[in-house]
Amino acid sequence: MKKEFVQRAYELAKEQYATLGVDTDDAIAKMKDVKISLHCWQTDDVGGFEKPDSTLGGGGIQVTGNYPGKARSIAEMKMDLEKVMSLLPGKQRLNLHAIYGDFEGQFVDRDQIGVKHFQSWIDWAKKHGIGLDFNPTCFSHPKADDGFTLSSKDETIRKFWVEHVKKCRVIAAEMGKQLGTPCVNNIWIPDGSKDMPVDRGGHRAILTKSLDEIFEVTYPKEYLKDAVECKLFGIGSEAMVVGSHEFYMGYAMKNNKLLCLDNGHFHPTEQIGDKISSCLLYVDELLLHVTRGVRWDSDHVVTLNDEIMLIAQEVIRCKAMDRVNIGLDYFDGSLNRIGAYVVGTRAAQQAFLMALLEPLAIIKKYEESGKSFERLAYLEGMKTMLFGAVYDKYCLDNNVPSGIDYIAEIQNYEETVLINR
Ligand code: RNT
Ligand code: ZN
Repeated sequence: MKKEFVQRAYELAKEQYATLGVDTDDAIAKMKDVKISLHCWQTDDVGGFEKPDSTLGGGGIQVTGNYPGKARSIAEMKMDLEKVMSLLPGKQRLNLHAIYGDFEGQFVDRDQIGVKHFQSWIDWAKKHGIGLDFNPTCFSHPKADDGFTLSSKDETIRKFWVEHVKKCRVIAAEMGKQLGTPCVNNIWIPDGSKDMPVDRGGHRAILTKSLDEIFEVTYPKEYLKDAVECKLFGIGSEAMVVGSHEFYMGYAMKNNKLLCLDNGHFHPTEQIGDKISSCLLYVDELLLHVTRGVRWDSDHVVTLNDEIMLIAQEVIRCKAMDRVNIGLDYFDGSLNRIGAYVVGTRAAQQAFLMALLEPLAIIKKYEESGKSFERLAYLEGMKTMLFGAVYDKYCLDNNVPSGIDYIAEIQNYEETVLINR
């Protein structure tokens, strides 16, 4: 798209929003606070680098699709991430899983991992001026095969996973320390049961005990922020997930941990956008896993849909940008993975920019005076404003392709790089 065209369209958009008292320049400037953590696992279908050809195994999550070009090494993954970041306006963060360490061809079991396996990632992040986030990997491992990890009744298994998560916190805190920006370490475990268990309470009590042990060591919060992620059900854990919403909401509130809300982890009619203002009254910070649920699956590429828009609106309306950490969480192997990354991240950014462009004061006034039609008309009207021109200007200001011009760049990357893998 020609620069002049983006510029001209933006001038019109700016004028249009100004009639509602909305300052588009200001909204674009505020986008610097919207730092989205890129989930490294979209580049390789949650495989990791523990051994050659590692693939996702178990854990109630699944990747489908066999599109060529999956990243097979840290070098390839870094290259992919650099490509992705070159097509996104603003600064991002990178979200790593414990299986993505630099193990140098050695087998390193999960309870043995340490900072040295992630130092090259820290150096890479430093070079790019970005922060890192982290996740213990409590799946794709023989000790997770029976479906229980931190809530296992087998003490050897439970202790193994407690040790893994403790090691992850050491690594995450070091990442935060070296990079000068706190690392969010998010605990998600697959534990659950396919059919009706009779001792839900037993497993949940064990999970509490494990978490208490894990959090015994404290770290400065400038280095590390601990998050816990709930789920309603997974593949093979349909009847019960130990770490349910109530479980983690209670735990996070009691112990002031970050509560992670993944919008693919609830009943399809539940909106996590509606939960944000409540949770923020009781925990200091939230972590969002932004995704797109489709029927029973929670991990499709994010698009700019109502659900994502409500999430962003609620964060902005609550003036909570500094208390909400945003991560993406989807994995689709059926299309160009770099493309999936860029489409999804841009959609999430767009939701936030759109929310920043809302004439909140006007709409609130209508709401407070019982004028529901006017409120609805405004909310609908905002959807067809010249929003695209504002996002394009944000891209232009950041020297990345506007509109859908990134398609050609990704096609080129596919033809020159991905196809040779
Ligand atoms: C799984 C959770 C979790 C994972 C990642 C890979 O249902 O959403 O966040 O997707 O850890
Ligand atoms: Zn998630």
